[in-house]
This record gives sequence, structure tokens and C-alpha cells, in this order.
Amino acid sequence: MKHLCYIGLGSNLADPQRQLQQALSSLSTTPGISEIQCSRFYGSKAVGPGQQPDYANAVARLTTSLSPLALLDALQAIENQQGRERQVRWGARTLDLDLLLYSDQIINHPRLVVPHPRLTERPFVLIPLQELAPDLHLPDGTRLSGLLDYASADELWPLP
Ligand code: ROI
Repeated sequence: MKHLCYIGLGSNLADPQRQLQQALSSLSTTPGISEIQCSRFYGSKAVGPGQQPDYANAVARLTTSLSPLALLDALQAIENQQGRERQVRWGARTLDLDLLLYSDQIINHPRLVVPHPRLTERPFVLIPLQELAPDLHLPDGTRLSGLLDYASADELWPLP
């Protein structure tokens, strides 16, 4: 059984655009993952407490035969390969890979909540997601384009 998934990519350390490229390359060679497409890369102001560098953000769509937790393991392995250190919640990071949507499943597991709980409030997720899937609905029926009416694009810009 194949599932259509969306992954949020973010980095604000150690050449963020290169981190996203490397992550896409690693995803493309992960067994059980195919048909990867990525939005443009966007620059964005850090959301969250304190001062930290601007982010590079993107959203990728892929097809997978992996279960949600196996996909999560694969994403965390790629984060770790790229030197992710889990120290401060909401701190700067070399690479963040968030499982945003797993077909139309609603998942509440101690390790994984899907749809991603903060998806609907983050322009740096909503805008690249909209670019890939303008007609997307969330599993509860919410239209993505309706959420975008509230997303301010001020803090987000396409990277060259
Ligand atoms: N802010 C932006 N702009 N982009 C992110 O990917 C991002 N990721 C995070 C926090 C620290 C919440 N802020 C972010 O985890």
C-alpha cells in the first residue's frame, strides 16, 4: 500500500539551503520512498522565542510504502546524519524534518501526531504546501486555501 505524504523541511544553521538539498537527496535514496517533489525554497524569519538566524523552509511531497512510524524513523535518521542536536526546544537547528500529512490519516501516537499540530498556523509550512497542492484538504475537511487567508506572507520570501 502506497501513501502520499507531505514533509516540512527547515534549517537555520550550517548553510541552510545546502541542508535542505542534502535532505532531499537522502530522502530520494531511502528505500520505500519515491516520487519526491519539492516546493521552492523560502527564507523565513524564525518563529518562536529568542533570537536566532533566519530559516530556509520548503515542503516535499512523496509516495511511501513505509508505515508512519517507519517514515518518522527515516526522517529522524536523516536529521541525525546532518548533525541535528536535540537540546533546546524551539532552538536553532541544522535540519528539521516534520511529517505534516500521511495520506488522510489522523494519528495520535506518543511519538507522532499527524496532521502536524502546528501546520495550520505556520506560513512557512502553509505557503510551500499550497504551492505543491493548491486544492489540498486536511483529513478533517478543512481547505488549505481557507487557512492561507490568515497566513501573513510578510515573514517569508522565495530564495534565489
Ligand atoms: N521558524 C521558521 N521560520 N522556520 C522553521 O522551520 C522553524 N522551526 C521551528 C521553530 C523554532 C518553531 N521556528 C521556526 O522548529
